[in-house]
Amino acid sequence: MNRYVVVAAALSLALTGGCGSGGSSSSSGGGSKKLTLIQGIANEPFYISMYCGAKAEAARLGAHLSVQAPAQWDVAQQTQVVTSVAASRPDAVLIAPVDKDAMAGPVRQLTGNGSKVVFVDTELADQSVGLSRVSSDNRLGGRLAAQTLAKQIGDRGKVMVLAPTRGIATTDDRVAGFKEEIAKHPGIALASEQYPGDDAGKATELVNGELSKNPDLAGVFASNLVTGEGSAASLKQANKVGKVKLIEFDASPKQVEDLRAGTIQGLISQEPLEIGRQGVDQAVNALEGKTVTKHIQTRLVAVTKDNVDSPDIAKYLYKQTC
Ligand code: T6T
Repeated sequence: MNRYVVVAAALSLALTGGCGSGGSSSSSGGGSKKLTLIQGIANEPFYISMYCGAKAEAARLGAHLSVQAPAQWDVAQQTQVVTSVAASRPDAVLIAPVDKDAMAGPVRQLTGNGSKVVFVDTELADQSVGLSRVSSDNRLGGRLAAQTLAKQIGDRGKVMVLAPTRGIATTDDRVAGFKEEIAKHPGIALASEQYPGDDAGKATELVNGELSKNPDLAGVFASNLVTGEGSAASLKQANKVGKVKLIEFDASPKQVEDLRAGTIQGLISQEPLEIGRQGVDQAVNALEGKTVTKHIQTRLVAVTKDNVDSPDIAKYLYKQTC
């Protein structure tokens, strides 16, 4: 299978740093700028890689970066983190809200306290909040996943799609893009759309259930790292490795291991380090009154067994540590 590199142009709606975030600037005077990254979940290779990129860029720019995250992908837990960060009044916050609606109130605490807000990866449905968003083109990524899966299953058969929960800006778009593309393939039927939460064990149970209901299931698209790891576990348990084709979003070390082993046939990988780097740049631009780019889309690549060791793929493989 050829390597696809999807290069998304950066959408440019430039704003000066002072507008769009609400509240007055809280940038400290002489001292280095204080930035905080709030991840969607702790100890997860996508967000670890994002932190690595943000950390290196903050050091290059002489800014101080701290990182906070909820232990689970959970609105109440992330709200607690946001409330605590808001109280510390950082100059700017990079955040991946775990729900595009439920996290609007907590994020407004940040802007209300004068912090500049930049969205990294996910975003809020309310586009009036925040100065910038840096993320993959997730709808395009969903379509790429569908094209990749269709090739793998010979353009016919039943497929299923999994995402953690409804309401996550990124995986909602991936599922939508996947379904749009699958609808163009008359030989392929979408047998089910499942939401196990960001919980690999529950994803395994749901794929097990689907395999019982549809023993002729041809393929699975797991729209993020955690649902992907759960899906791979199910195929191993059911002795369906290679028989049921599996396409996943992300490229954690575990996912790459499963790709090499043939459990997974394709990974739609993102550029989390670049997302972190660009998020810091936009936050610092805002604090310095420079032009801020409202939407920045980073790249996606389809990683397969054929190209996983190619030098130009290395930057798309996620880290467990910086
Ligand atoms: O796929 C990434 C991220 O882009 C998405 O918003 C949530 O899930 C991940 O963090 C991977 O677990």
